[in-house]
Amino acid sequence: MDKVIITAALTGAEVTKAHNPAVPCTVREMVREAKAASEAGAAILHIHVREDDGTPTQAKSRYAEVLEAIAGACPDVILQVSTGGATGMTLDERIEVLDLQPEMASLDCGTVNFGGDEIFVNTETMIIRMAERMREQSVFPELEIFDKGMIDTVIRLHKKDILRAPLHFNLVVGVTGGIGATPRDLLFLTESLPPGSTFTVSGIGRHQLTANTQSILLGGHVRVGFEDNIYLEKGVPAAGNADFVRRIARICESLQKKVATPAEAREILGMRRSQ
Ligand code: KMH
Ligand code: ZN
Repeated sequence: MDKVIITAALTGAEVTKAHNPAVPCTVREMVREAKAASEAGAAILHIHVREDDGTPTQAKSRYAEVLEAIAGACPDVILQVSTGGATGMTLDERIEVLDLQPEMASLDCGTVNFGGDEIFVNTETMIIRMAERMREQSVFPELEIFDKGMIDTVIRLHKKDILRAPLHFNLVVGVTGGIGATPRDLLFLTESLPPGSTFTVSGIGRHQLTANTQSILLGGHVRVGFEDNIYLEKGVPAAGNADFVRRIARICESLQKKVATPAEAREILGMRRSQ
């Protein structure tokens, strides 16, 4: 099926309202952004949660509130929670959200310098614990890749039956400290993926649009949204996540690709559990 899955990463843990006042923090703002993004064509919503004042949190109680409110407003969309949280959070803190048995969750596959002097820590033991907890809770993992060695880690853990097929990757390119976002970088990543896997691409900042477009040309999927980028173009802040979704949906259309519905996305990724 030649369709493109659009993921909208609504808020992340790093950008603030000072960067762009439309970045959602409250439950009501998250629902507003979720509804607009899914109506514009996003099949998956990548969800971080914040306190009302914008502080990132991984509290299960806050996730429960946000997930329930979004599911009420957009019943079909695939909800993918973050187990990455923000740098400096403990693993226990990051994974308590899995108790809620979300349909999908991010699983970060290695340690990386993150945006300069922050370190985003994901040791092998941590990766194994996240993978095992997701399996126990029937949560479909999206494997987050910030550099090529992380794909090799996935392949190693797949051989040990810790990570099981279907393997779905998110290639995050353009993080300061991770792999770049040139066509050569992306080809290096995509050609290193195990056969039969699926992938989406997240480009950070000004790389969002170009990396997404390269992914479509390479047969992959795309992630857009405030977590990765707050500008539609240089000096022009987006009014909401849906602006990014609409723009990449138009590019899909120009390239004669259809945008996947949530049901089609589940089929493309081989997700067994339907909610
Ligand atoms: N906020 C980053 C440190 C994920 O969601 O799994 C990690 C992150 C990845 O956003
Ligand atoms: Zn995230």
